[in-house]
Amino acid sequence: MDDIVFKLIESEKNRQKEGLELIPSENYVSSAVLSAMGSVLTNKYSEGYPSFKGISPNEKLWDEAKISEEILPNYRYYGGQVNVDRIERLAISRAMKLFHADHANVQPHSGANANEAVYFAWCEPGDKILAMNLAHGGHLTHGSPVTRSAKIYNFIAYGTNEDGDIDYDELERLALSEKPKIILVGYSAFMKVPDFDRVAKIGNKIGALLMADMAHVAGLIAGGVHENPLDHGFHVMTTTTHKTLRGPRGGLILSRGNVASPLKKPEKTIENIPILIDRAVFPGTQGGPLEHVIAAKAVAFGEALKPEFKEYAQNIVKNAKALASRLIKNGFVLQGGGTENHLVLVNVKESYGVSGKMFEKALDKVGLTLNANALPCDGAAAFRPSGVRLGTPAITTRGMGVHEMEQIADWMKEIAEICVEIGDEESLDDKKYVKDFETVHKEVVKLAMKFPLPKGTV
Ligand code: DSN
Repeated sequence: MDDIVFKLIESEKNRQKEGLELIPSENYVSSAVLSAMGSVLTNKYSEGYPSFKGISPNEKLWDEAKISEEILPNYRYYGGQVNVDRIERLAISRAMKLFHADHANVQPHSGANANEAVYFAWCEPGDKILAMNLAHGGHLTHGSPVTRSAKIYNFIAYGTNEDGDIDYDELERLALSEKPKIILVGYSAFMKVPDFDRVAKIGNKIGALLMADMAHVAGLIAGGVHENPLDHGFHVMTTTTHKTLRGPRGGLILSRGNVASPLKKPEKTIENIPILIDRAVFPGTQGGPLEHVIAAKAVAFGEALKPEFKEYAQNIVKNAKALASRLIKNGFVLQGGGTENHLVLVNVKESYGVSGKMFEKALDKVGLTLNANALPCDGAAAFRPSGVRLGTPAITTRGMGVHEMEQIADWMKEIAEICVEIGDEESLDDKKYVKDFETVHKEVVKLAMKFPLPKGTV
């Protein structure tokens, strides 16, 4: 054993046990997901793909017993794929079933890689991509100038309106005038369910590829409490697998279209999107897949296909709504006035005159973990964001309900009031306030210990 590293892992276990994880993009995996990730599959190289026989759009056999037994010729560059092939085929078929897709690529190492592969599959350098403004809730990989993609492609941004919803009129105007190759709907701080039909109609007028980055809400889609863009005319959906979907840290691309051999160079047509994407992931943008993570994805998709996951997804949204309404009652101003999904964006500056960063740091002291977040009013380069972003996926996994959401919102009010008294971020560590923070911290730990992390994980 490596004492130093494992001591730190133990310490992280305690932090997770004793604190409440309110970052809306984090979750707690099951022990089965954890075991698959920590398995000998990490020893294996498997560039390429397994056979798609039995899991192609026309067949849709979903026969897991057959998939786990059948050994088929593959498109790999190394030998010894007998087990890896069957594991990856299981992951692919479960993902397709979960999201009503014609094809799934389970190899992206992250959501950023998944997005990059789709751009690479469909666009040439300089092509236009229409995506949501980062300051309005979009994501770095949707065209932030600091990313590689933004140096290769020409991103154009649409924003949100005063109600916190997508400004669909602006989106349509930009789509018709700029004629982007891709229209991208996706976000990391947005509380509404997008009108996918409306965007699909706009995209179809100009023949754009319709892409949805559903990293935040994939678990809600899988659980049936959020619209699925693939059911509304979208061609591609990317996601991470570790947020509401509660799997290992990684990426996933789902698509509609035809699945052919990845060996043949396909024409760039919407029908060929699955295979264009496969080629864009490997060899286009990635090397060897992480088969231990793919096995853990298969386990997580299997868990998400179970009826209890539907209940989990319903509870995430129910809890987020309860949290939002108690926060409003406690004097907090919420972006968009509330939430339709798992996350809440609080304008702390407008509510209590406190910066998002100061509030984040103060809450950290009592074991409530969330993140400072820019709001549309902060503009693009927000080093002192006015808001914080929080959500309910992780605490719902622990079994918490409406009562606990109200308690958390009450603690947030208490901490906001302490911050008002303290005045500035630099004085947060002032000895005068240690006791105030300690009192709340003890209560947080007491509640956290009543709701353990998934069995066998800590
Ligand atoms: N970093 C993720 C989030 O927190 O939303 C998105 O990639």
